Amino acid sequence: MALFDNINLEKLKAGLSKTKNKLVDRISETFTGKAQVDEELLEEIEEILISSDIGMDTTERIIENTRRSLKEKNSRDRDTFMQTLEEELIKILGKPTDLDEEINKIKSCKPFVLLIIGINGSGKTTTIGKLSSQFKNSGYDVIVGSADTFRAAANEQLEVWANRSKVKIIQSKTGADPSSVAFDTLQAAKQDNADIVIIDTAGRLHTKKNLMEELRKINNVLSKVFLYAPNEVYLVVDGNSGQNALIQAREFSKFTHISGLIVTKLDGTAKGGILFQICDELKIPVKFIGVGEGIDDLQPFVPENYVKALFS
Ligand SMILES: Nc1nc2c(ncn2[C@@H]2O[C@H](COP(=O)(O)OP(=O)(O)OP(=O)(O)O)[C@@H](O)[C@H]2O)c(=O)[nH]1
Ligand SMILES: [Mg+2]
Repeated sequence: MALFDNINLEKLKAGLSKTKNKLVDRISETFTGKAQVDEELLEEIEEILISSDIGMDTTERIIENTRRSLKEKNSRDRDTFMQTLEEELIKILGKPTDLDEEINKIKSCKPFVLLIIGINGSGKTTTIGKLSSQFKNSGYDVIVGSADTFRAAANEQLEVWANRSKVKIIQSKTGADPSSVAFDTLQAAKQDNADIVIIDTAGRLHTKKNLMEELRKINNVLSKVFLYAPNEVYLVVDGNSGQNALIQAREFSKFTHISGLIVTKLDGTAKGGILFQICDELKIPVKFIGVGEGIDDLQPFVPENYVKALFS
């Protein structure tokens, strides 16, 4: 099976239904009894975008670009407006995750090392389970390391996912130094000649300095074993956290380079608008999105699919 062959637009549509209600359906409704978009309507639509977690600055940009584009098209009718808004929303989200590029990166280093970080409960361990399964099913030899030595149940939780994905797991006792588990995992990968290593970490609040310093230490240990490691540092943020997701990204960036974001729990939230603000304001690409608790519920981030699911 090729990597992320399971991309499923229907699943994305179902997952984003609450965001669609809050965002696109409400915009559609503003047209009731009107055939054209006028300034008053535009203002109303602007309000809807802001209240859908898109944020003030990003909303202004979207509205400005839409206004300009409508002028170029010399049309203000409902269908042209909706289509133009759709185009502008896709543009704001930027480039899609290029799977060929991801595969080339993975092939360039053996083992390819991913470090997964984020605040408590954001979905790190679940996402590692989903990623492991994808990699494993695509023929890669994967080892996961449980550097969450903070919570007693953390090992067991990652172990369940490792068993489901049929990948090897390296773990240590609760209370052990997370850096040493990271070290042991890389050593095991060296010995086994594994293709991919994924390191799970304890949830840490970006406001707790000592926990954030620990991340730096884990990073240093990884690069002691392989100079190039980690290849990727993914920050996992909960889609429900709204504006907080941006704050978390900025704070974590102070302690480690973040190469990509994974936004989870986009199913069941009406706050999916936050993606537009994240993509517009942060310089970090969104790589994957979580749309459920199941093993196949992780998708590469493709702006066009995301917006199409909202407008479907
Ligand atoms: N609906 C939904 N639930 C998710 C998704 N991703 C994770 N979850 C759920 O979120 C909860 C927390 O997930 P974990 O993977 O344990 O989060 P974590 O970041 O590892 O948590 P800590 O290790 O405690 O910091 C679990 O109940 C998951 O099933 C998603 O995309 N959609
Ligand atoms: Mg966890």
